[in-house]
Amino acid sequence: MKSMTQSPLQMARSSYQPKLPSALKGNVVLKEGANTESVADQSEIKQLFPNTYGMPLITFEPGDKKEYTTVGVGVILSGGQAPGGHNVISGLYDGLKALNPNNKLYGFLGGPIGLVDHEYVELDEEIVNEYRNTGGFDIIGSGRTKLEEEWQYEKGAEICKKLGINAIVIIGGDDSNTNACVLAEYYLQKKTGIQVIGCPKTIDGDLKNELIETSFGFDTACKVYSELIGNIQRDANSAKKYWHFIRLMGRSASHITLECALQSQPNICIVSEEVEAKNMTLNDVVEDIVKVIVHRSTYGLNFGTILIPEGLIEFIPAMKTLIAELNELLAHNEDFNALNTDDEKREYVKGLLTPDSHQVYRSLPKGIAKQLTLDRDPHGNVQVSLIETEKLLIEMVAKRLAQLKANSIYKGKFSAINHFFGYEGRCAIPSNFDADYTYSLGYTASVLISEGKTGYMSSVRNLTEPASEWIAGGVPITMMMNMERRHGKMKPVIQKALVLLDGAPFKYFEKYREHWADERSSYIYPGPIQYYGPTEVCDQPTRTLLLEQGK
Ligand code: FBP
Repeated sequence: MKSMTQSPLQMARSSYQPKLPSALKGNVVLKEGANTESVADQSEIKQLFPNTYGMPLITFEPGDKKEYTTVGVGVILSGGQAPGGHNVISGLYDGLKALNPNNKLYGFLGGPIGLVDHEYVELDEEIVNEYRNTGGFDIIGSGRTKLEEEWQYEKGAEICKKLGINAIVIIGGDDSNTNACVLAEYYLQKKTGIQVIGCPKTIDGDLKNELIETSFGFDTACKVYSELIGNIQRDANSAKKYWHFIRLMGRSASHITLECALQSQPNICIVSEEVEAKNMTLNDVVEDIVKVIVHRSTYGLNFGTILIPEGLIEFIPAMKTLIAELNELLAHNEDFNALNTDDEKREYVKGLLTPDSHQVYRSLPKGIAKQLTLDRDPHGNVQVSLIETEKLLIEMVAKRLAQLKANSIYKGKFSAINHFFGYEGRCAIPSNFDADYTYSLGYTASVLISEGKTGYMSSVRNLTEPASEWIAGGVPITMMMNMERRHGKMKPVIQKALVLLDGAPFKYFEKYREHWADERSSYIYPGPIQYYGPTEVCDQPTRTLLLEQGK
């Protein structure tokens, strides 16, 4: 028998034709809206981006046929994988070829470093076809190198000149799109003739605003995690013996955790943004969990599910102060890097912290203390995916329950299992929503480029309506920026969108969470993503998006 190279689903997906907004199906005309301002720190941002600040919003509408000059485009996948990246590239490729069959597309390899090191591949029909509607970023690879030095921009310009590239598309999250904005400004200032367009990617869902309704990948990743959570809940409800502590990716923002809670209705869901707003300590978080465990135990229910956002630790005020101190202290610290053992590193750090942070640092289990001092990512962020908060919470909850048991307040049995869901969902086969959205984003980028635009992010909105009614266009990236402290210095960056406590998704959760926590449980078992079948099963966007848009 011949061995298979693809599953039947993979084969079926390769011929799926993603849906496009009506305006992109024929000839397009650009409509410019009002000039824009940055979300905050307007004078600083304007000064730093004199050429790209204040540009108007752009929307596409059906128009007359137009001849476009030939362009060469280079595309970069940046940062963590998100389902749909390959479709941004196929949409970009198809759009470029539809606008002018002589257009060329190059992929820079391994993320932004490919532009600097001149590692690239020309993307042709055969390569693109192989990756249509698939998950992953393996078509050209991804990386987290930060483009921030003039010599890197110059190396980029050099290869663009050599290959006849007029535009670069950077598919990335808030940090990578910040880089895209800086690069666009630099290339304009230097009159290189190279345009830069960004594309909103990240499973974390924290790159969004009124005009960028969601980042791609959030939909698929949340559906995969919710399926897994639902399966665990069914198991817990059947075996009735474990409390499952489930940490979910998402960096600082709790969007993924909240969306999974809305889809699966666990017994407990912690939202970091609420923890911060209520100025809660780690002990307060533990007490809240313990209360639910004790309550359910009185009904003989010694099991349940708890969702924990991976960024939780950064939102506990005392921990936040400690992390901020560690960030400053460890930025380019050769002395610290030269130390060999964990004990030496811990002692070194302790000696430099303020008394309050010293106290907090000392109280942490050794493993967590070590995880807090691991290398920052190239953008200066703590790598929260490496901090095992779920284990810390299990340890603290078990301790507290033991105390209550000693006082005969708790008579239940506590057995916990820890989970961390992140990598399981980042390269899943994109849902129909993500497949259509990403293809449209890529196609939109091709039009922005052909129209000579730079410093824009590709935007497709009205996403809770059928794809034919989606509105495509461009949003100036400077519009999303503000000044923040990074690596010990004030820098212009795209403002991260955290969970809004007065937003509809959180309000919905707040209304029902007590009911989900008590003895009745209201578990939902979402099941796997469906690609073929009725629209209400296969084409639904996230609950977050539906609630945000009043649906
Ligand atoms: P991006 O912000 O680059 O999209 O990455 C998202 C993410 O999956 C986070 O949720 C997670 O904290 C991080 O990447 C993990 O990084 P790595 O892939 O380097 O382990």
